[in-house]
Amino acid sequence: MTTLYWAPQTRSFRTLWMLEEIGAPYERMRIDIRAGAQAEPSFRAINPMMKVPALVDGAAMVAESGAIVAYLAERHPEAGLAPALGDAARGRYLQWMFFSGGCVEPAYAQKVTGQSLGTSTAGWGSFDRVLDVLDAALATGPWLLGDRFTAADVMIGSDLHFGVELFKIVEPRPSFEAYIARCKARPAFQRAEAIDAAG
Ligand SMILES: N[C@@H](CCC(=O)N[C@@H](CS)C(=O)NCC(=O)O)C(=O)O
Repeated sequence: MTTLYWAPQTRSFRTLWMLEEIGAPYERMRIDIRAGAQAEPSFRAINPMMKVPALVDGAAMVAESGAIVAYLAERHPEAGLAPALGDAARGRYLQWMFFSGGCVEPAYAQKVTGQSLGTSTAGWGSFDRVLDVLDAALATGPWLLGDRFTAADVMIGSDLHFGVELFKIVEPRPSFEAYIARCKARPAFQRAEAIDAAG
């Protein structure tokens, strides 16, 4: 059995979206993070960081939303959400998978906190550079790897949905708005949104 430990209106969303893209059975276990349930020993055994999301899949335990999305793409090759090992497309695929946690998230944090950091020191360069790079990558589309929707779009699509629409950290740009609209048009995104809204 596959169990997603999650909470609504959190980074759990991208893992819900990914699970809905795959379409295999899973169950959800809601962790009431507002009541401190993430600190209970039973959950800490799954994610010692005391954060959602986390996934238990048989004997496998995975925390970190990006790792969960990557794990699920590989666990379900039949869903076709990751280029196969040895496929040259895997280069850019992995780049965007890691770009989310390594560049987009810290760039958002820098913007929100107003911290100044040199572009050589910051692994993400700067907030503006991260957005310019995404803008260029999304100029052609429809997806990051061209015609093929992959788990990397779940990562970057959820980042942009979060940054542009939900938290307004990012100024809208035509490429971002068109990409977010394409993501939101996906039935799996809509199912995940409905689950998230229902709590
Ligand atoms: N790097 C983690 C971040 C997870 C995270 O920060 N989760 C938040 C919700 S978005 C959380 O569980 N907060 C509860 C807490 O920190 O007590 C990931 O991508 O999964």
